[in-house]
Amino acid sequence: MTHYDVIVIGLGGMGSAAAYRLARRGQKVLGIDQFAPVHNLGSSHGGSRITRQAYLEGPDYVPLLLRAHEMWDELERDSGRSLFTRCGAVMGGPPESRTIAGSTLSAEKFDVPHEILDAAEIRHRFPTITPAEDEVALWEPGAGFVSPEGSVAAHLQLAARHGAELHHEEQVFTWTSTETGVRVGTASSYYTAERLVLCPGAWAPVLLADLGVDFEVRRQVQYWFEPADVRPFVDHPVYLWETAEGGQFYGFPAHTAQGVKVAVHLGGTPCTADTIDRRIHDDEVRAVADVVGSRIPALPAAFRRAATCLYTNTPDEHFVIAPHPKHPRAVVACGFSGHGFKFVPVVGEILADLVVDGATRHPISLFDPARFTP
Ligand code: PYC
Repeated sequence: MTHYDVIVIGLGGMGSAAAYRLARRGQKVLGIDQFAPVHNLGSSHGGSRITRQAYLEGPDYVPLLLRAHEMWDELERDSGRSLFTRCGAVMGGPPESRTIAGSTLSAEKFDVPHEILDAAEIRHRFPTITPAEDEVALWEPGAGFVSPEGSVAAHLQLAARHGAELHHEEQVFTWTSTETGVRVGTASSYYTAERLVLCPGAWAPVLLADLGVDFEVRRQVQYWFEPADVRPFVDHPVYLWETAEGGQFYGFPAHTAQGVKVAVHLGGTPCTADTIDRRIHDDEVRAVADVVGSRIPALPAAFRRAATCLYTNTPDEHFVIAPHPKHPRAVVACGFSGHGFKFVPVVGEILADLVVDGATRHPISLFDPARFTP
């Protein structure tokens, strides 16, 4: 039986990046995923994910985002794929909202290029958007969106090119870690390695039950609408809008011919990864059309399609990236709480650092699962 340096469980956004970074550093890598490559059953699909550096979730994330944007460019060069569209981002809401206060704090602390726009200036620059009179926006010209499917495909392609062995459609049922190594059991075999990387996405409650984190998996829906006139939405920024009424929605330019994508960030329905309701319901389509239409009235003219997606939330919505506290040979990356995809390349780099060097220069103390241990 082949013995590996490292086994990576889960080859979605994070796991595919880890497999590549580890293989590139000379590790003998086995990557395992229960589904076919680039599937739509987890959290790495839907054609687009926002990336931004004026990070409303907290300034601690910004150094990672500065590195991530460099790495998205590098990944485009190395894979020959177009992955990052820099169309700018408009983050809008009441001046005292978390969206405005948080993104302004991060932008100022790290000199992220940005402007604060009042309602008249928002209307002038972005005629599709009709803010409430007392709303403002932070405009970040270097932000945009990345391709989740393109990212997974690029990382898998590069991992294989660097010698990683990648097993798809093979479900992991069990893993164990001892003082001398790790053992992973799948539907078809057992594998051994020196170290283990777990990127289980929404399967974290199953594969990381002893991590000490109370994950909540939620069903979220991505929607595509068609405005009567699509032209104003083609050369358009991404946006993330927090309303005084409590909604927070986001959306993208019309970058494909299949409609314009929008979604609501918060809420969602608790579920498990294996029992999620994949049907789309008329009332949820009406609800998202209402909230998006409140600020972008021309967009939700005709509903085209929708796709379910999974968030894996931690109690504080900060990530978990660390050595497993109970299994020193295992490293985990999970609980991305609906805002992780933009970090994919740098998370791959961090995981490779933790496996190969036992430490990373990147600031990850915020992501220590020990914060949930009383
Ligand atoms: O991370 O920018 C983001 C985001 C917006 C909505 C969901 N995630």
